[in-house]
Amino acid sequence: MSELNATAELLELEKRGLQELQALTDEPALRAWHTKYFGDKGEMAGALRKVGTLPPTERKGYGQEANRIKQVLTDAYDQALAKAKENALLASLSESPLDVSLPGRPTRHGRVHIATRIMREIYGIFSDMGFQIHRTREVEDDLNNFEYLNMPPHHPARDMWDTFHTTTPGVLLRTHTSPGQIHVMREFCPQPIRAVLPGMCYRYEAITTRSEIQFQQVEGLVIGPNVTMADLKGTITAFARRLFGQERQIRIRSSYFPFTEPSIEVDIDWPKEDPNADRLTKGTGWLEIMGAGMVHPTVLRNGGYDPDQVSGFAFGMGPQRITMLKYAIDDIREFWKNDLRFLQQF
Ligand code: FA5
Repeated sequence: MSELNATAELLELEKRGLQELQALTDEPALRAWHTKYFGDKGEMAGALRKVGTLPPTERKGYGQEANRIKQVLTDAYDQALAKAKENALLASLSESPLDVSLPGRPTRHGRVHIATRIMREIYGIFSDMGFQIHRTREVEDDLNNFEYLNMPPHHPARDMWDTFHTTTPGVLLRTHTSPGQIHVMREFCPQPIRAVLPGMCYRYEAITTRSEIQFQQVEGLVIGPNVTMADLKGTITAFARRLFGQERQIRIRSSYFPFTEPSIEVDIDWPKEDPNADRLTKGTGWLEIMGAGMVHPTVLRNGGYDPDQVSGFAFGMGPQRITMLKYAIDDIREFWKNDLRFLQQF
């Protein structure tokens, strides 16, 4: 083939390419055009392959012309594509005009779960009193959950805590946060301790409006020289008044826990103005909020302390029950149901 013919073909290609491009207005058609001319097997590639058929002296001139045309077509394509995109945007804007006077779509705000909120409130109160927060494990062994707490195997008091056992002998889900007392004592002995130990507990119990198989507890532990029952009373009173109101009274009843001696249960008076007061307090005007007592000498010893040198008090409360009192919630099962209608009230 002579260069003359070949160059004429090239010019013809340029003319055709530009003409076709002019007729196209939308992006998919433009992209198809690009494949036709610039694809691996496209027209440009075909034209460039012809270089090989030309006499060597003519190849340079042909190649330069081919490159010029390639550039012309590429520029024209880029412009046409940009124009097509702009037109598409303008068309979509005019099709569904933006009405700036319409009210915005409300965004939903997440909120902290009521169980977490009450825990934070409790931490805040005890932090102000100089307590540290200490987490302990949920999967426990029999030694810490029972034995070191003064409940040897077959001790009848174990029946107070219906237990989920694992398939590994001696390994269980903690039934209360009290085993945390042993962990903290062993970690910090012989230093004095003022700590709250929050966390999830598990009991193999019938689920009722007041009892779940999974619930939180907050344990308190204070150990040092001359810690007395008066300190326990003062701490609990200050706590109850911060949480429920300064005018509140507490009442202490004697009780039994193997790991405290003496053991007590703490009630809070319930405002008579509350229409639910009679039902909640079963007519007594008082509601139980926690178990507590002076740490038993055996437990102090198991923790590494000398009961002749130090004494301590401990308490354990159920934040779910406390929240139920504070917000008049009548069914504990609401806490873990994840029903937004319940959760969004707080
Ligand atoms: C105990 O678990 C003792 N470890 C508390 C304690 C600690 C006493 C330190 C002395 C010294 P009790 O079983 O009463 O005690 O549980 C304490 C609190 O946990 C209860 O007052 C209640 O608020 C909460 N609780 C117990 N069982 C459940 C349950 N099934 N569902 C929800 N809350 C519960």
